[in-house]
Formats: sequence, C-alpha cells, structure tokens
Amino acid sequence: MKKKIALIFGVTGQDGAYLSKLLLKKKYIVHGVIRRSSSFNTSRIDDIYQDPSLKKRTFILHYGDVIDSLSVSSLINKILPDEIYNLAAQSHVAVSFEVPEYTGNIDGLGALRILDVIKNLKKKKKIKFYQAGTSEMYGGIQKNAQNEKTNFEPQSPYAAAKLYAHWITKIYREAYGIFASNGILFNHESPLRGETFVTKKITKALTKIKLKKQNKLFLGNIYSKRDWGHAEDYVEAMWKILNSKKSDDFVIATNNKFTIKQFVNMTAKELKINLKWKGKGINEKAYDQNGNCIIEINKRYFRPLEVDNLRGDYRKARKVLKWKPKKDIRILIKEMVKHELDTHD
Ligand code: NAP
Ligand code: G4F
Repeated sequence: MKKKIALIFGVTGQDGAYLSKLLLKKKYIVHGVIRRSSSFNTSRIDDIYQDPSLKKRTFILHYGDVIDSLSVSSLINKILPDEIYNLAAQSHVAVSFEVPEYTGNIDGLGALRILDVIKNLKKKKKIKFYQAGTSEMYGGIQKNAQNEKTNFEPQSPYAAAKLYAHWITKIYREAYGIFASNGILFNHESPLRGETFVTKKITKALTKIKLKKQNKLFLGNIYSKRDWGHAEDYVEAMWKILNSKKSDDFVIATNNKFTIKQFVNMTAKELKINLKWKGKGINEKAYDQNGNCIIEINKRYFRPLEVDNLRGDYRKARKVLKWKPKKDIRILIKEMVKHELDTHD
C-alpha cells in the first residue's frame, strides 16, 4: 500500500515532535518545515532525524517559513502531501502583546497562505488541512465548560490572530469544498513543553530548588484556571480530526480545570516539598519546610488582559472521533517532574 505523506509546519515545537513520532509509527512519510536559526532549534526531533544521505528517508526536513508565501507554495507543490498540519505559531500569549503584528502575520495569515495554495492545487490533488486552534479564542469570562458552540471573545493579539485562522479555515472549507478542519485545543503540556510556559517553568524551577540549584521561583497570576492535558494525547486527536469522515471543528480537552496555585501545590507534593502559603495578592509567598521563601509573585508576569477560566467540553470529539484523553494532570506532573530530575541530577 502507498504510504501517506504528511507535511508539518511547526515540526520543531512540542506538538510537532509528538505528531511526527505518531505519524512515523503509523507508517507515514513525514515532511517537516524548520526555520533557519543561528542556533540549533531541532532538539525535540533530534532522536528521529534521518541523514539526507539515506536513500529511503521517511522523515525529511525543509527550510521554510509561514510568513514567506514563496516557500509555502513551493514546498506544498513539490511535496504534494495528503495531509498538512499547520502547527506553526508564535505561541506565547504574553509575548503576543509585545509583538502583535508579527504574531498576526504568523498565527493568522500563515493559515491563509497554506489554504490558498491548497485551493489552487485542488484539481491536481485533494489535500487535507488541520489548523491548530486554541481555547484562548474563548477568552472572556466563561462560567461553563466551552464547546464548539460557545462564543469567542479573544483577549490577546495571539487569540485574535488564531481566531482569524479559525474563520479563514472554515471559510475555505465552505467556499471551496476543501477538507479543512479546526482543532480547538485546550492547554497541553509535556516534558517537551517550551521553557517559558507556566507548567514547565514550575516543574523545572521547583526541581532545581529541591536540588539546591535555584533559590526562588517568580510567578504572575496564580488564580487563573486552565484545563491541562498531555500533548501526546492531543496529537492523536489531530490525526483523528484529519482522518474523520468529514471536515469539521472539534474541542479537545479534559473537562477538568485547576488554578496555577493548585499546579504548584501538586508539583511540590510530587517533589516532597512541604509548601506553606502566606500573604495576599502581590505579597503572597510560599515557604518550604525550612522556612525559606521559595515562591514570590512578580508583576512582570501579569498580562494586560487575562483569560481567567478555561475548561473544555470535548463530548463531540468523544462521540465523532472516539477520542478521549488518557493521561490526567497527576500523570502529566509525574512525567514532567521525572524528566526534570533526570535532566538536572
Ligand atoms: P511551540 O512549541 O511554540 O511550537 C511552535 C512551532 O512553530 C515551532 O516549531 C516554531 O519553530 C514554529 N514557528 C514559529 N514561527 C514560525 C514561522 N514563522 N514559520 C514556520 N514555523 C514557525 O507550540 P506547541 O505548543 O507545539 O503548539 C503547536 C500549535 O498549537 C501552535 O500553533 C500553538 O499556537 C497551538 N496550540 C497550542 C496549545 C498548547 O497548549 N500547547 C494549545 C492550543 C493551541 P521554532 O522552533 O523555530 O521556534
Ligand atoms: O502557560 P501559559 O503561558 O499558557 P496560556 O497563556 O494558557 O497559553 C497556552 O495555552 C493556550 C491554550 O489555551 C495555547 F493556545 C497557547 O499557545 C499556550 O500554549 O499561562 C497559563 C496561565 C496564564 O493565566 C498566565 O497568566 O498561567 C499564568 N501565569 C502565572 N505566572 C504564568 C506565569 N504564565 C507564564 N507563562 N509564566 C508565568 O510566570
């Protein structure tokens, strides 16, 4: 049987790495797009790298960028993949307030550039398209769990750009009959998570504090709530979305939410650090069993607008895709802490 061909924009990121590994296991030929960088940016995929001198490669990397229409067009025309996963993004919400135009260009227009090439190739090859959408698009104050019918109320340049990508994907699906689907994924983490996202920051810092290699962790708002899943489960959902009978939009989540403070407490427990919280607001601090102050709040990490409450209702994915999360937050924290202990020992 002919092998399926996938093209991943954003292959060097957390999800790109897990998705590549999943698709290789499923016997795909995987093409990934990497950006030119003066330092190495492939650490998450080094374990599956295949030397270009190999005759029959199944994992092939190309230089490109979703803000460069020429590279997007020539790569898709050359590879003619069966499936395209658009995971490329400036994915940090706080950073998007610092670089809003750049974020809009990558996270919003990037999707359009890919979709328009697919549209123009329609007669030659039917290419399926996955857009990496986000729960950040819900923003606002949402009391109940969010699903595919919940209104969007973005609260950051990142979320606004992703909302553009979400709608343009839907528009190209309906106007041109392209198999183009949106995943609306809630936060998902792993040992491969970027260092400046809160779960990685917490698990890494508390491990180093435990090992006496760091004194203190500084955090921002510890009362926002997030629905945290495991990236390994969520890339499986991406594949199921593109291999479903018809293109559609799906919420992928766990339907559980925790505050950042709860995540800190669970991580401390895993590391056998006995935390005591004292004070309020910006003066809230956490102390270890020896009375050392190891966590402080710093205004620097607060955002101009915050998303307070995210919890995803994934019933549609469970019903249509037969998908459900396998790893809960406790397993996730265990894995992330183990990885940090192995790295910093
Ligand atoms: P990530 O680790 O930040 O990875 C982002 C990827 O995009 C990296 O490979 C990055 O390359 C690449 N990239 C950035 N700018 C690019 C450009 N101009 N052209 C081509 N590639 C570019 O993000 P992630 O956590 O894996 O998330 C994957 C996608 O899902 C993102 O679109 C994110 O916004 C979305 N999402 C993530 C979550 C989550 O909780 N993780 C939830 C919902 C949606 P470099 O390595 O060179 O920087
Ligand atoms: O880990 P975060 O930076 O993730 P955030 O903003 O929820 O965004 C992530 O998930 C989205 C899906 O909902 C993705 F679309 C997006 O690409 C990204 O992967 O922050 C989580 C929460 C926020 O409320 C933030 O204000 O943690 C709070 N927080 C408190 N102290 C902090 C910190 N966040 C970071 N990054 N660093 C802190 O020191």
